[in-house]
Amino acid sequence: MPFCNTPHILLVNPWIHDFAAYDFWAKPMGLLTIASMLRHHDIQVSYIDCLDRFHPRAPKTDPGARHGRGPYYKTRIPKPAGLHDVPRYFSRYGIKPQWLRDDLLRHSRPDLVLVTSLMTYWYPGVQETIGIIRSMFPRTPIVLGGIYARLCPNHARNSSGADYVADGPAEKALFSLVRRFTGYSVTPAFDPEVPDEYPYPALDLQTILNYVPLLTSRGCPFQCAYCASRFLEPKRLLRNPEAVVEEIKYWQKDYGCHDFILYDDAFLMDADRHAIPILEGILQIGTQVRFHTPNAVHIRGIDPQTARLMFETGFTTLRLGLETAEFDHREEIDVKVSEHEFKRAVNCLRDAGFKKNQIGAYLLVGLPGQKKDTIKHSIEIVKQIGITPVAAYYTPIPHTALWPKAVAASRYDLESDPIFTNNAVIPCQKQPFNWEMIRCLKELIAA
Ligand code: B12
Repeated sequence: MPFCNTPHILLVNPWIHDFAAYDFWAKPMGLLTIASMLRHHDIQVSYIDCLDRFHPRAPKTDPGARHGRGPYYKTRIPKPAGLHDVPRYFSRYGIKPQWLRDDLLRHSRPDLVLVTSLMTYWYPGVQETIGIIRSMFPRTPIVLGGIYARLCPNHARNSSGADYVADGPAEKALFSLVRRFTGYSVTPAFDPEVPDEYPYPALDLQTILNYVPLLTSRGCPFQCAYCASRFLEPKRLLRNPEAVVEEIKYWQKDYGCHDFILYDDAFLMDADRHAIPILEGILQIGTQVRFHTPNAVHIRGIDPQTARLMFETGFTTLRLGLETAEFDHREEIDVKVSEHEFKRAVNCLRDAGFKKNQIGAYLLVGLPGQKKDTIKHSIEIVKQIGITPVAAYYTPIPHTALWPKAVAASRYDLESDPIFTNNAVIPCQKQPFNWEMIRCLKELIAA
């Protein structure tokens, strides 16, 4: 029956079940953008974040942690079947189940629940979240979307407990889903192909607004063998630089936010028409901000001009996507950078004023067939060049070129269950997990 009043839609960011998790500037940007799109069409939304570090019932955190990164509240839970051999504790990261139940009870029964998902191997957290929502609102349809739903749609259909799994981006599908599950019909007020027309993510729905995730472009011109970016975002879309500067002004002026986290896959690509005008626009408005790039910037995009602009506009935590310093044999994983380009980029950053501890180079650890010595060698090269190596443990991802090799190299049956792709268990080696290699790399990095 069609709705007389607008429907009530509940949006939920689910728990993480993992051996380790930390809020490294992680916000459910897609879900909060969906919330904003719904609100812009006068649909009533409510929001529950199972990862909320500032939940009113959570133990008080150090006030400094309120402004940026920090640990999630956690509860020890049993390890998933199949991973009992891993000598690490397993936890539910986020609020307590009883707090979720109480928060759900505070809401009137929603007409539709939308749940997001991120890492494929976090699906048990999604299952548990959906199970509790279902037990509280048995007659409300639940739709699951997000990265796990898109990378493993069949697994999600069979095991998430959702009534429907959306395996694509929300922009095109959202209002037909709303119509299908609530009967409520609207004409979208934005073009899905034009990101500048989307409303800003509804960050105000969070308990506190401590930092702002920013997406200035979609997609990536590279197609690295370990990365699913091209599968998830086949089309590269650039926002208008002026619109990005406007958004930064908005969060700063209306919400007093100073920390901006770049979620772009390739912020510095096409810099002449994208990053440079954005950074110049920020300098022109003379605003004080801090930028962080936990998702890494491309080394080839760094030259004297971009380095200077990044320094002057307040880039604070800079991560470079180096992946390996084995420059001669890297075609199998990517063709992103040569040794000369890497050295030149680091020199540009140092000349611009960046300090050693501000610049980290991600190095992939745990690739199929990767030898410990090659990782050690990469760490040494990064240190010699005078910046900080940062280990990024490899997670095998379906739909990537490296997936078949990962399947062959693993001691687990990766195809049978995404749980085995967790990077914390170093899945792509035949010998069982042990702490020795991790300890050894940590010592080498710290030395
Ligand atoms: C930004 C980002 C991060 C951020 C955090 C993001 C976050 N939300 O927490 C940072 C930099 C911290 C990060 C870290 C990591 N990341 Co990351 N990250 C990304 C990135 C580049 C973009 C994600 C994003 O926010 N996109 C923008 C928003 C708008 O998109 P979205 O949330 O997906 O939502 C859209 C759709 O999915 C959909 N949707 C979402 N929810 C819902 C719900 C419903 C109901 C519906 C209908 C639709 C829908 O609609 C939205 C709009 O289109 C992706 C790659 C990519 N291009 O997607 C990798 C990606 C998700 N990361 C990945 C990895 C591997 C990691 C790391 C493990 C890297 C490492 N080795 O250290 C870490 C682990 C993080 C942790 N906490 O432990 C992998 C995922 C692998 C996997 N197995 O699932 C990806 C796919 C990149 C890759 N290598 O291929 N990451």
